[in-house]
Amino acid sequence: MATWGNFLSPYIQAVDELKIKFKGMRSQFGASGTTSPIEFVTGRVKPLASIYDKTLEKGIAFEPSKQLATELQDIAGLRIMCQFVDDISTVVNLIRQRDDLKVVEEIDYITHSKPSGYRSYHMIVAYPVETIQGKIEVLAEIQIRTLAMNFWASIEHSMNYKYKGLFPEEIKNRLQNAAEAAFKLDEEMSSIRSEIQEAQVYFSEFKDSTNPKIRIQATTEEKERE
Ligand code: 0O2
Ligand code: 0O2
Repeated sequence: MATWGNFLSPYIQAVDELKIKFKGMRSQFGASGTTSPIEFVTGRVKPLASIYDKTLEKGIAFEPSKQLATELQDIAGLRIMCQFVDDISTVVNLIRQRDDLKVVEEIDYITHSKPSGYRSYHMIVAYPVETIQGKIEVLAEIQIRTLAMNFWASIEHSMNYKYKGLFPEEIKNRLQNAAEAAFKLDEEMSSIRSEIQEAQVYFSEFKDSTNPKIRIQATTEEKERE
């Protein structure tokens, strides 16, 4: 039987590679002078303790196996944070178009939020990893959400640890209300999106123009062009 180290190794590689690729998408937008729909990217391999909890929940054996690789679709997890709700569909379409992965499932928890109030767009993808033993295809879960959705989910997730999923009714209601408030904030920000983006472009140009090193470089480049 494979060891946990062997079993998890392609997942670690998948997370590392996908993180670089998604951060690359962000940089490409920056380089082309277009505002990136991606604000930031994080990734993690599910810790063994969480894998253990999930195997108990699902009633499967806690051992490195094909069954575990098929049933736990989020051993490799990526999270892509966006400024605006509309950016989420842009990112989803960019991922659908990629040749280096195959989308196997999509779950829209934005249109259909979970009873907890949770919102995010989930994509399960099959991603081929090149190893010294050959190609191994692993599943990865990509969660795409706004900064407000991420704020809510992080807070709720940590509270879940405290209450072990059994929130007192009052806390549950308040979290649901907070999720709705976060969504209203997203809608409000979307409605002034062009104003915000104009300000952000102005801000980054202002930062560059007041940085003496960048000013000298720009002037040198201008002189070289003349
Ligand atoms: P940059 O240029 O700042 O984006 P890592 O291994 O560090 O690449 P990891 O461990 O998966 O990534 O996640 P981590 O360290 O939590 O965060 C990954 C990237 O997201 C880091 O940037 C963080 O600065 C950025 N980040 C995390 N939280 C926030 C946040 O709330 N707002 C913003 N804007 N960024 C955040 P990098 O990769 O170091 O470089
Ligand atoms: P962690 O610590 O993030 O890994 P599954 O349980 O995966 O077999 P399920 O329940 O259909 O199947 O998965 P789901 O709900 O589509 O997605 C699971 C992941 O989404 C969770 O992973 C969370 O990251 C996130 N998520 C789903 N619902 C909630 C919620 O109500 N609150 C928060 N904060 N996050 C949520 P894990 O494994 O639960 O946790």
